[in-house]
Amino acid sequence: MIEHPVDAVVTLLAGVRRVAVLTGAGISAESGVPTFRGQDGLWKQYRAESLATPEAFERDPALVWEWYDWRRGLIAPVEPNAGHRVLAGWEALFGDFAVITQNVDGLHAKAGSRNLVELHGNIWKLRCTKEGTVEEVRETPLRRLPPVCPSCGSLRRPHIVWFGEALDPDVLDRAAAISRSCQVMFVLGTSGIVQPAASLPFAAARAGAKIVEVNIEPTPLTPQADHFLPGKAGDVLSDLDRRLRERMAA
Ligand code: BJW
Repeated sequence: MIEHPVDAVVTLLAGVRRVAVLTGAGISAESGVPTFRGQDGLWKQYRAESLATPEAFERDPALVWEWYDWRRGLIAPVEPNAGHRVLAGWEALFGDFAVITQNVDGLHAKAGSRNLVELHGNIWKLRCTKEGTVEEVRETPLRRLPPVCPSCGSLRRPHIVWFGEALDPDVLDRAAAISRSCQVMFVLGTSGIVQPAASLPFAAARAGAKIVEVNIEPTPLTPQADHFLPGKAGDVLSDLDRRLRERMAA
């Protein structure tokens, strides 16, 4: 009998304890957060170079802040979806489970994920451009644009990694270590083209992990993945979670 593709992944998961997940914008799409590169993606409407680079911020901080304020307004009422919730629940299911996300929307944390690495920062945090101090803000829209640091008066910027900027080395080291030590890595809802995040599944595979990709369409990673489960992340993860829990209870 031919095993259902989702059951093959259940079989794989039943024998492991170290599981990692790399997520991208696709996992939040079902919550209503726009992706970057899809048909209705943000980069189709806005030029990345005009808004998500340090040069853009230097040129016109108010414009960049307006854009982030608008995006925080979009995200503020949004709730985690079934995909985020399944992943939060898997922390209790596996001995060693971590989510590495490229998303800045904070939805994994809101769903309850605790062992979480936010590679590209968080849209709900601001950083002083001079002192580097990071502060959380829930206020949207901000009262003053662009915001300034209350302690030194310098501009504050979104605590987000823009194009051409290095990721926080501690954050990247943590993600790389998780990738090298996991037995299975899920890659969910990412186009897999933005570095260095896109190289993490390859590092995991080189260290012996099996790669399970979930996406509504194939990506550059798909030919290298051990399993490709086509579909929406929330639907696929819910199905997988149900079958996994049934298998564990049997
Ligand atoms: C679903 C779904 C559903 C939809 N279910 N699936 C040339 C060659 C190689 C590299 C470079 C190059 N030129 C520049 C670079 C480096 C650059 C890079 O990689 N660029 C590429 C675009 C080519 N990288 C950087 O600049 C990084 N820094 C760096 O390299 O530093 C080096 C350095 C070292 C030392 C000193 C100085 C520098 C930084 C990258 C930061 C990325 N930041 C962004 C923007 C953040 C700002 C913001 O949010 O406002 O992060 S870019 C944007 O892309 C965002 C995302 O996190 C990231 C990844 O996107 P993601 O998540 O994959 O989203 P999409 O939209 O692309 O894909 C969605 C996917 O979901 C699709 O596949 C859909 O099919 C799928 N999907 N619905 C399941 N329901």
